Amino acid sequence: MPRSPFSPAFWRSPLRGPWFTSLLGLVLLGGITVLFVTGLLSYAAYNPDLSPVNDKTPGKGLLGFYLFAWPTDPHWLYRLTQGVHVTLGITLIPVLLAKLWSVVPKLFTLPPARSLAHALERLSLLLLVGGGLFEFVTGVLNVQLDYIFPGSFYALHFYGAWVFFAAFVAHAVLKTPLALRNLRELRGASGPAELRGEKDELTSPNPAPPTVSRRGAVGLVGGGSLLLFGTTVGRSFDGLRWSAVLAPHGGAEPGNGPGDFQINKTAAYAGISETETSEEAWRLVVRGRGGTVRLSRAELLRLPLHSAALPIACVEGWATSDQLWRGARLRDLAALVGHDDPTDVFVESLQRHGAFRHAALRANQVGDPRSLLALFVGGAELTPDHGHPARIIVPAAPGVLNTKWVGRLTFGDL
Ligand SMILES: Nc1nc2c(c(=O)[nH]1)N[C@H]1C(S)=C(S)[C@@H](COP(=O)(O)O)O[C@H]1N2
Ligand SMILES: [Mo]
Repeated sequence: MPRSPFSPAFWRSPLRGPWFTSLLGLVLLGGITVLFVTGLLSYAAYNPDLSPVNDKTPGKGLLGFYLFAWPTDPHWLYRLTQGVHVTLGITLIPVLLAKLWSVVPKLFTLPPARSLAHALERLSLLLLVGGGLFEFVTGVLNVQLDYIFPGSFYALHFYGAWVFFAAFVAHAVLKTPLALRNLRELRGASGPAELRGEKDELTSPNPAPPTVSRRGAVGLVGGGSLLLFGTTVGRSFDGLRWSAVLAPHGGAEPGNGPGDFQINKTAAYAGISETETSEEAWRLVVRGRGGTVRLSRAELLRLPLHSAALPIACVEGWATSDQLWRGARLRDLAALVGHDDPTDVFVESLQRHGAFRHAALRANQVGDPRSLLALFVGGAELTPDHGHPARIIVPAAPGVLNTKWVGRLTFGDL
């Protein structure tokens, strides 16, 4: 048996062949397209196009051409799009790995380039494979390790996506017709390409005896995906969180009293002390073109209070079910400082460090009657970990815009 991977005879798995590769390729064609679209949506949702605080991506002018005002309806919109993005990404990992495994002999094709066209094709495959691995690895690390690249993940994953998707589209245009033909023609028969004596680059010239049938291999990949799906998806639903054993923010249910739902960052983690949030110390500063007002919590409680059932949905893909929040409407607070028409707001937390201590919201978010500066959740006062004395909650928005321990609201441009 040849020792060099550069010899086609080195690769002996009888599973490799056009049928297996085509099937995996078509699954990825659909799946990665959904990942790209939901990823761009997340970018639009997190980038209200009004403040460099939220959008750290340089040169967004070119790649942000499609940006639009992220709506506030339906209120579970981001929970859905980002839940799909992250859960699907994790679910596709076995398919991606199997696909790469199925074409690995091609990596060693000699001569490296037969022609200029062949050289270009191989270069585009480098971008495709490298870009794909980069996107999956950065995404998984971010979800698993909680924002491992502070500040830069967003830009890395976003730029990587464009590079990867450009190579992906080129590859799909070239290969999809072939993949569809392979699946149609090779249906049923086992080891069809060899049986028909067809020559292709994927089928081993001297296959080893099979240890698993082709159907078994597809089952293995699908089973792996199903296992990842089943141990991830629960973290987007209170009551199912226990089932998400492999996922961060899954596993144990936080409990079931008022306020017993998922907490990402605790007050201790954020360095928020009880002295600064006490009734005597804390004042909400509200600024606008009409001036500045300072409100104690008791004064806030005398404003008209409203309720809204809204989830928290993190960019990491986990979410809470709807929680019943109660507090002052953002648009009422805007009116207090001279903004009767809804306008943008810049929200600042008491927190002194960390990327998510401030955020900007857009006028359509401020104007929505369900957008609150929440003082209560689940019928009880906010706990310190849920953002006491006050936190922002906005329908359909990413969790990162739901600032906790709010200290200052600045409406309009100041
Ligand atoms: N002050 C402050 N607010 C914050 C954050 C933070 O780090 N600091 N994290 C945000 C992020 S990324 C999310 S997903 C939600 C999570 O809310 P939770 O910690 O109550 O679960 O809070 C948001 N509000
Ligand atoms: Mo988040």
